[in-house]
Amino acid sequence: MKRALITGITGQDGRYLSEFLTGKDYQVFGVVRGQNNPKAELVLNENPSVELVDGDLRDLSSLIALVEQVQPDEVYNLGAMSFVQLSFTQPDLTAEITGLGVLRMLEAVRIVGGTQNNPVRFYQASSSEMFGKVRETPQNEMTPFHPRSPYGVAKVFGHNITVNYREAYGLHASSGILFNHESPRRGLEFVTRKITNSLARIKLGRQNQISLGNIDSARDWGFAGDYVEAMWLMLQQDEPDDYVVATGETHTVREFLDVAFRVAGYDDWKPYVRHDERFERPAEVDLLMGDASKAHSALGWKPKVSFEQLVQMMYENDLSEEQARTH
Ligand code: NAP
Ligand code: F7E
Repeated sequence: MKRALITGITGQDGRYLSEFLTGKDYQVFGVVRGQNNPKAELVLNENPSVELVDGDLRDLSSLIALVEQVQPDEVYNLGAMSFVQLSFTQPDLTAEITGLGVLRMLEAVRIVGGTQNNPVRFYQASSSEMFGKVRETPQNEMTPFHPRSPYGVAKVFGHNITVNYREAYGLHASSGILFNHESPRRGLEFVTRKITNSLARIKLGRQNQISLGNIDSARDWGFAGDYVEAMWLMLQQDEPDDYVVATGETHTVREFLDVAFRVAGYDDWKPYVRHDERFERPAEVDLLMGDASKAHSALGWKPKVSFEQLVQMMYENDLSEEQARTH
């Protein structure tokens, strides 16, 4: 039985990845930080076979101890302060966790290392936010980085240090440059889930309006459940490498509103949406669209869920969760 260690198991991707790996017969170990983390129970309810272990990306000794204890075949480093807007008001913490946290996890892997015949394989959760003020469209593995937020800057550090550990120490370390991926498990702070959750509440008469910032920005939105397969495929390759993972389609927040409100049975979203500058960012990423042809050809990976299916899945899930709250 292969052993996988996942940081960020309580997040959206960690929850999908743990289920995916359990389905592939892995023993999954999930890193949980802090005392009495309320999300730990959620993870165990969804996947009782996961073993939760304590650790924090700000604490190198905890990570070394974890790798020693778990003896993983594969480490998936998904832990991060991942909310771009918050990174502008907490840049130091973002750099500490999202940036330096990668270095600490790599150090733990390098120091403990696994056996010579069976070295630990490492996955880093890199991000399309690294492209920021994009130099070309669509973006691929060769597109230069120009991050637009402390989060994006920290991810560039995490990405580059992963490449450096691969080149300097021969680690089997791969980076997935993932474009936005969403699901019913997406945090409520992100725009897609904020919209589908608020819309479900509007539909049930529990809320009147949604307050949003810049609705002209465009993102390449895929389904998180599809994207975790790409992470795993990267670690099954003989050689480590970097891959863009994306759908190749881009849609504005306006288009997301169009589809979501149509699915919910409304002709027009404008009466329900108000602009609130508090949700604007000091520097914005205007347009992202990924070229995942390398992942298609080298990994045989393709997304399965379309944009419309994704929006519908999220809205319908939020509607039933909201309805369940009345009972
Ligand atoms: P998420 O839902 O925000 O989850 C983040 C996870 O990181 C949570 O489990 C959180 O744990 C954990 N974490 C935060 N601080 C930590 C620390 N100091 N030590 C250990 N763990 C810590 O993010 P996600 O959407 O699943 O994304 C997973 C990864 O992919 C992140 O690195 C994100 O930056 C990256 N990424 C995401 C996307 C996307 O569209 N979703 C795209 C590209 C890259 P707590 O429960 O304790 O807070
Ligand atoms: O914003 C605009 C906002 O916060 C998307 C993270 O997973 O993907 C995610 O980062 C767009 C931006 O995601 C609101 O200005 C308008 O243009 O949902 P988001 P993000 O910033 O793209 C990348 C790939 C990651 O790596 C990150 O970890 O929507 N927007 N109005 C708004 N955004 C939010 N959150 N809230 C609003 O009210």
